[in-house]
Amino acid sequence: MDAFTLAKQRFADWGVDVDQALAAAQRTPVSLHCWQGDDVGGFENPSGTLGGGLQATGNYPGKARTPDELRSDLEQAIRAIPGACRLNLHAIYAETSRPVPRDELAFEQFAGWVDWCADQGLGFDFNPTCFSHPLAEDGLTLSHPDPVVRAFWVRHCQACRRIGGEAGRRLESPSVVNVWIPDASKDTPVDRRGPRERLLAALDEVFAEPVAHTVDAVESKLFGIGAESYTVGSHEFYLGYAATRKTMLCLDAGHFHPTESVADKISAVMAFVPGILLHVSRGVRWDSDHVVIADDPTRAIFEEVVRGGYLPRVAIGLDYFDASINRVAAWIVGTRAAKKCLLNALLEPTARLREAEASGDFTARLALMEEAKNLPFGAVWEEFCSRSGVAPGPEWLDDVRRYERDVLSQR
Ligand code: RNT
Ligand code: ZN
Repeated sequence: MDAFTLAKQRFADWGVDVDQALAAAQRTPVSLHCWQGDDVGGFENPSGTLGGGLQATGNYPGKARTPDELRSDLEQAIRAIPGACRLNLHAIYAETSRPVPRDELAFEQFAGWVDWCADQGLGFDFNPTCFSHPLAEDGLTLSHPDPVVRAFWVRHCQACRRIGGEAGRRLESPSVVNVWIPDASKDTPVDRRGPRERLLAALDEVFAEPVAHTVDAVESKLFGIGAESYTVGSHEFYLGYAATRKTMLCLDAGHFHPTESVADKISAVMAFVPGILLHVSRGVRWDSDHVVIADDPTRAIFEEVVRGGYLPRVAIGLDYFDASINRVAAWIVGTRAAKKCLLNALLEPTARLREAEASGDFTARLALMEEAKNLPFGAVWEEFCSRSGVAPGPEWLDDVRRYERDVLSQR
């Protein structure tokens, strides 16, 4: 008997239907963040510096400089990723023949990306870019005290929702449009109330127009570099916003105090918001956006999503950027890790664990949870990969090395 057949039997002994888990893993998309490919640079201003308290560290050679290069790199990554994917694009990745101000961006500048998505069988998700811009230099956008600056960012976000809607219509799959703004203060502010009231009013303007084929999301944050003392769009702010305005809430794994559990938040916020967008990320000591790995916090997030039956209300996106290693490999490692955590959660013998818990047998609960860790996950993962026509093991690295030699090193 081959390893997969044996594994299937072992899981069945624990009451787990492997084929069902594989089917769910196959159809659940992970949205690939374009910004891993070029250190959140974008094509608007190739020499511009990254703003908004974000920081990409490292100078590994070969980063994408044009939309075509970025798409080619993404294609290389997707070849090594099993199951469904989407593209998660930021507005600064517009394709323009002349400079287009961000508040005038329209679908036209993203048609190339959306055609490519149609070609590759990817859905499209989108993000207004409220950083790396002269009007965001003081770190304030939608909460800016100057109504002219605020209105510019409102128009930008409105434009992005329409772009997302048109993409969603064409691809017959709604686009998640996620609003994150950097608005914050380095040192202790006197007025914490004013910016939050302005942000609330600005967001209501952004979301006033109903746009079909989009799903709106808002993303909170704890702090950023040079923005340590106060963040306008804090967790409480956006939790309240998403709950009252019925938008999705984006939970970025790096946007909380390191001892907080993002997994634990899921069932709490799901009681009040229509859905969540996950920004799967890995903070090392701070919101450092390291490449995602299949670590305990990431596994716990996916366990909670699956155990709670929340998959239909969850959009899975990645948010990390590492410029110190091969960027295509970074995409592959992080996305495969997220998918491993997803598949692992789908293979959990939850019914058996619940039974122990419900009967008050906490000894059995603990014992079974630990024993379940030895189930032959690897054989099912390999099956998932081969059914998707993807390398089950590290062979993909040889392809990436070849691509590095032939393409990346020529840049
Ligand atoms: C920033 C947020 C945000 C960005 C991307 C580029 O802290 O996490 O999601 O990382 O939009
Ligand atoms: Zn994020």
